[in-house]
Amino acid sequence: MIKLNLANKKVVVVGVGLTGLSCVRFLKAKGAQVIAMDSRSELALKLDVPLFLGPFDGNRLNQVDLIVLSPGIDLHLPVIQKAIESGVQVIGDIELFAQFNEVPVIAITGSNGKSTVTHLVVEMCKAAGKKVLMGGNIGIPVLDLLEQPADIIVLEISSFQLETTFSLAPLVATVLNVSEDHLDRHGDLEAYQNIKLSIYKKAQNTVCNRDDILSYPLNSKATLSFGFTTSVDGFSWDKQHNRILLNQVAYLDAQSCLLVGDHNMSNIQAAAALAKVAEIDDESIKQGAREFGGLPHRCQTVSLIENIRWINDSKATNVGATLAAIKGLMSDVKGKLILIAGGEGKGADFTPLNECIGESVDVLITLGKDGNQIKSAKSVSYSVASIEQAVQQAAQLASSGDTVLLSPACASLDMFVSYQQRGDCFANAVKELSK
Ligand code: UMA
Ligand code: ADP
Repeated sequence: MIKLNLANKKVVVVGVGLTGLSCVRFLKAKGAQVIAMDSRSELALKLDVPLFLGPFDGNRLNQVDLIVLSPGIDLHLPVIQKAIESGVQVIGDIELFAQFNEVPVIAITGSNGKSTVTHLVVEMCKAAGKKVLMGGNIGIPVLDLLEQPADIIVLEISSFQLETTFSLAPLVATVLNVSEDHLDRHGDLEAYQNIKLSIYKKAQNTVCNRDDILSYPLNSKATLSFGFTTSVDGFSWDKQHNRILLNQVAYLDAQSCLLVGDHNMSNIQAAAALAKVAEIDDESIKQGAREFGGLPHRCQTVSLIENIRWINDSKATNVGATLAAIKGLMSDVKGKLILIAGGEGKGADFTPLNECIGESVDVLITLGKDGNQIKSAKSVSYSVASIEQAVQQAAQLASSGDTVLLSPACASLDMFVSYQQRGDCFANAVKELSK
């Protein structure tokens, strides 16, 4: 592949968050003439390149050789589309990375489970003694990985990032699953699905979920597959013995792993398949799978007071994640299940939650901008104005043996800075109960 020649090229970096700042550093080091833009006019940031704040200036955008767009900025903005029409190339940081990276890449996307699978694969590679780096949507800009020595790089890639990526040729790629998310940005499920599937285009190998047709590559066979459905080859699930199979032979006992819940058994299968295709040995794969205890804010038990289990699943920012949490946890719920949900719905259709909430949830507490859209799933529900009120309401209704689950099915940005802040507020409010 011919690498982009950046020396003396006029490049504008749009958005100066984590990604934008890493792009400025990288482009400067490559000798480009860099300017940056950010629509936050109040931004107090000192950069060693010219920074233009406020509404994006179309004239400036049309006059450069290259636009490097941050993932949070919509490619379909009229000023960006006009620049494309006038011949300016628009790419993202993953594309820049792809042009310069020479280390084998394991690329992971999907609506849910990306961070968990990314960490699992990293643990498996580490157990095999590999020098492994992790980056992407997980919060580590990919360009910061380029200068570091590595045997393998594991990338979590979002749909926003895939939209501006064209050359990435991973050793192995996966789309873990596809369910509605970010439709406010991508328009409809088909458009979102097609962006996700683009990760397979140049991949040397693919790992695919047999249970999710939307996540399967069009017109090609998986190198290795996973799923709960029976299969003669690939990873599958032995329900009777609660264990993962490979090519129909026992591979890993679920009881030996710290992760719990059906969705995590799918995540372990996916990670094992990715690692196997990357030629990580089986013992290291199993060790990584057994020892990884999960990430904060994903079905994490934050308290067990008076035999009431409080679970923080704040990272459930779409309907699919909340469905997985309810279904995955049901077998462990002994008493009532009290669900706290709602927030910024991102244009999602909440009706797929109705049946599951109707059947499995005993008490529903809603909050946030789109909480009212979830309310109809239960004839009796409680609307509250804050996460603290939600916790107090749940505490009044809960008794020994019950489970209280924060799994919002929505983004947090209508009320919080991030899903982490929402989860921390929940955990703090729960802690206050015992004071
Ligand atoms: N900005 C504008 N105009 C806009 C929108 C944003 O100027 O219309 C500016 C903001 O003022 C800010 C900058 O752009 O200065 C922020 O850029 P960004 O939103 O692209 O965020 P980064 O800090 O660069 O973080 C991004 C990802 N964020 C998004 O995709 C929204 C991070 O994923 C990722 O970890 C990081 O790059 C490193 O790769 C976060 C995320 O929420 C965790 N991802 C979504 C998700 O997981 O659902 C896709
Ligand atoms: P992502 O990085 O794709 O957002 P995470 O691993 O951070 O994925 O998990 C996000 C949310 O999705 C959590 O609420 C988690 O419980 C749920 N989840 C994790 N894995 C899966 C899966 N395979 N299918 C559905 N939901 C999942």
